[in-house]
Amino acid sequence: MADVMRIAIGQFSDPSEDILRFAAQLGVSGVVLNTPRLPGAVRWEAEDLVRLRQRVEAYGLRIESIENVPTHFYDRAMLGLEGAQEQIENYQATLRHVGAAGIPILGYHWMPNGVWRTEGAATRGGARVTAFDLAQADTAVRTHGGEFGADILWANYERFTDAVLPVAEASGVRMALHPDDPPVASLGGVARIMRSFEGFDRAMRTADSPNNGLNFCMGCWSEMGGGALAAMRHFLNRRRIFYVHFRDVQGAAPAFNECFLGEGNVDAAAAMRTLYDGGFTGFLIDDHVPGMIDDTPWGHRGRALATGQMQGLLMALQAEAAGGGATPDCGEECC
Ligand SMILES: [Mn+2]
Repeated sequence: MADVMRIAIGQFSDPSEDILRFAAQLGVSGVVLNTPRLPGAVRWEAEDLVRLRQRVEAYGLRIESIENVPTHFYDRAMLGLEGAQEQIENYQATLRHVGAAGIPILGYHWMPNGVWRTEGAATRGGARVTAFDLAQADTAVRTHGGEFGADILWANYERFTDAVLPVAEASGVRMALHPDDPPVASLGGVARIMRSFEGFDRAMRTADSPNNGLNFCMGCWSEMGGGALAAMRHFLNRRRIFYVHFRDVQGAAPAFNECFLGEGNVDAAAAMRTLYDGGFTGFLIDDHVPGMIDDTPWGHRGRALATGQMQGLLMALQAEAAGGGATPDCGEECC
């Protein structure tokens, strides 16, 4: 099960009965938990992670990945502030515990000040989506009290990955790096280094381990403006894509808005084919989704649509591979 291309669902921190049953009804392979609220102010313990895995498995699902420890577990390591070494040691412990709990992937990012959005927008039929426009952003704010340039972020990335990747390897945990969102040079005084093909190429060469790869957020790659599928092919060929956030945007940095699959910059069918033909053995999840009529805050309706689109695209490719693409014979002479 773990080695075939598959569709999962994600983006929640509380594995409620409602969400886990919904996931089971959708027929997905498993779930991605987004910063689950576990005990522990500086690291996670194995027993809590085991309990989380067992809860998900009780619904016939698996934890495909946990995406991101709380940012305050490693923000000082990202910025190189006092306490960085202690955070790195705690991160190493969390990795050991994630591995011991049988959870295969820990997602991470290199954004000390997180995802930024400006005023929301509407897409098709008035569905609500998030948007970013650098012209609207508060560029004067200093989220960490000063300037942290790209050189600092890179040096700290190297220090961090040198310390944690050997532990990830020994613990059987793969670490999946998400792009900076939005992919602009700097926000709040903190440089954004994982915002381009060059950045990811450097990251994968700097931190060269089979346990370091990409959480390929197609939405973020779309925000970068062109080259999303070429980047997908590049890292797929190197077996560095561990999983995919399958979403899209209209426009590109410095100004874009999220949208439904099929109305954005990326040809969703071509993206699915790129992964399938490239021998991808990981999973795809929805990401942020447009808020539809009568939707819940989590977005059951929007997520059902995105998940169904992904499942449909994958089913078509599987059917094509199984049947050689032949048209079923109806017995009539006409065709
Ligand atoms: Mn994403």
